[in-house]
Amino acid sequence: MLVRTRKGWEIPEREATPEGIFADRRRILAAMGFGLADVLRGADARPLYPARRNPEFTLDRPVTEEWAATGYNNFYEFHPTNKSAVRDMVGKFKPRPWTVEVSGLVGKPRTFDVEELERAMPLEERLYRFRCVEAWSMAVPWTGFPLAELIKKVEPKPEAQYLRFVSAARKEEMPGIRMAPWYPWPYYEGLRMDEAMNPLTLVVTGIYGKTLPAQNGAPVRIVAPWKYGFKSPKSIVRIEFTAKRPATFWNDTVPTQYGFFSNVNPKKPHPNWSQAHEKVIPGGELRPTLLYNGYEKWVAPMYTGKEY
Ligand SMILES: Nc1nc2c(c(=O)[nH]1)N[C@H]1C(S)=C(S)[C@@H](COP(=O)(O)O)O[C@H]1N2
Ligand SMILES: [Mo]
Repeated sequence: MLVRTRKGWEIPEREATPEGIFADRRRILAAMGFGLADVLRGADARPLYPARRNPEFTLDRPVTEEWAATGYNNFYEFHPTNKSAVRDMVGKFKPRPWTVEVSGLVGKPRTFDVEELERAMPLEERLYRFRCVEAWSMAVPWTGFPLAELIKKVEPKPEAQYLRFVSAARKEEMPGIRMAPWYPWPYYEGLRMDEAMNPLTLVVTGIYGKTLPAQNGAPVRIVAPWKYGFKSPKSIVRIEFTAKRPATFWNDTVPTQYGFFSNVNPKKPHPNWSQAHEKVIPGGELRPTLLYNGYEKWVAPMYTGKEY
């Protein structure tokens, strides 16, 4: 999509400001990381994207080109079969304004406005490997904040053992729902409390240093990079804290596949294919699949002596 943004020099303000002073001010504000749009919004507005990159998360491969990560998507609500068509089906989707309701076994249930969250939370960029259960992978620069930070705000009760996430299901805006009405919409997923609190688990609002596009789950999604991609629900509208392990969309739809945990594991084949290797998108280079998608150091202690 070609959206032309007005450049600073096209804004009539320069007519009202002596040339030299304006050039200086623009240079100073640019050095501070402010754009003209931020200045016009108010003195305390800070630019949210791109966010500072957290250097702790390094990759063993190049970052996927943006056109590929935003042009090859699993988002069945927009197109249930064609990953390359998803980005062309999002025209009616209105991701803002948007709220996320947080409820269930918490002391302080709350409804969060996404734009307020973006401003209130410590946004950072992280480079994560991303592995779909279909044996393809990408490496994505996500922008977001630890889910743990959101969880702390609502004060979970001791009985809260799991989180259940629910995605939007808007028939009018999401043509895939009309194309595939047999699925149990809305999409729903879950994490165990320790998985949700793990420092790797992100609430994501951006990629490639920009606001998240619709096809990648605008305006807000979850990313748990040691699990297959379907454990990272997009366009979420609700988070519920529960005592019992919640049912999940794909486990209910195809119970013969992976269970609740669905951690990336090269030794645990899918019923129809091996998970030993993955095809890197784009190009299709084959790489060995890493246990926990390479995040063993962060997550293995959660599973010692237990199921993967
Ligand atoms: N609501 C919703 N979330 C979803 C999906 C979906 O179809 N609907 N697909 C999942 C799957 S299978 C994958 S691989 C990732 C894809 O994320 P991406 O398009 O940003 O790479 O989103 C996951 N989250
Ligand atoms: Mo996936």
